[in-house]
Amino acid sequence: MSWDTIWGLQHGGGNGVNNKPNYLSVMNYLFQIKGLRYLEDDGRFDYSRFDLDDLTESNLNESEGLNGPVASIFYGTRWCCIGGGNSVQNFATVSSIDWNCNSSTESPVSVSINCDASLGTLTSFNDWPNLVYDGGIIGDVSVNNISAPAQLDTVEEMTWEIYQSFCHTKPGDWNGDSKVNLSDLINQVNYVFKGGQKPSPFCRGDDNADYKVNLKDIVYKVNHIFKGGPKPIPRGDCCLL
Ligand SMILES: [Ca+2]
Ligand SMILES: [Ca+2]
Ligand SMILES: [Ca+2]
Ligand SMILES: [Ca+2]
Repeated sequence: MSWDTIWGLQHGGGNGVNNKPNYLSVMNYLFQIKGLRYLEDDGRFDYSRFDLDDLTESNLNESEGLNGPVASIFYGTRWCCIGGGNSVQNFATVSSIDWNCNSSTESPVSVSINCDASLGTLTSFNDWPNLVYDGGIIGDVSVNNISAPAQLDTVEEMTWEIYQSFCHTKPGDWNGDSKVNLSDLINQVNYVFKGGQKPSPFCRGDDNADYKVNLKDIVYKVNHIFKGGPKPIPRGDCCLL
């Protein structure tokens, strides 16, 4: 089945607005040539499977990124940076997204992210339930409507290897030794107060999962290590339990 045998979709799914980062479909110019971003790679040619949250360009939350269902967590996205060029974020439904391309995470920000000059509300769209196949009998819903085939490597078929390629780090485990203890706390204090090295991935230092690494995380960790407080919270690729 080629793209042009599909009727009923526009470049924005349900409307004609193009380049929407929350419309993960080959109908979208952002993904038409390179394919969708999935598990840190381009090349997944598929229609959209998710109706994600709207993005209000005048009030974007960079910490939240794209909100999406569990099945969407392996998808990345692209968007247009002000001043030209586009940017990419892996695991975009669970990561923060630097919408205004200034290398810091703030909220709210007001910026056009779909390669036009105006601020608007960008809606998402789930293509599959709305595809109309050219070859059916018009009006015969049972023939015209086709359902989504299984994804090539679906979440249902996810192997431990695939899971680990995404989920490879324990929350709060700064030095990656699979334990959360005093050494991690020392690294954290060094970073927050003495300009020490940034955690990599960043979520390793973000014990309370608020997308910042600061005193609150130190308090959280002290509480966990010395006072039996709750474990650091999984987020992003810091999700090993
Ligand atoms: Ca920013
Ligand atoms: Ca816009
Ligand atoms: Ca550790
Ligand atoms: Ca934090």
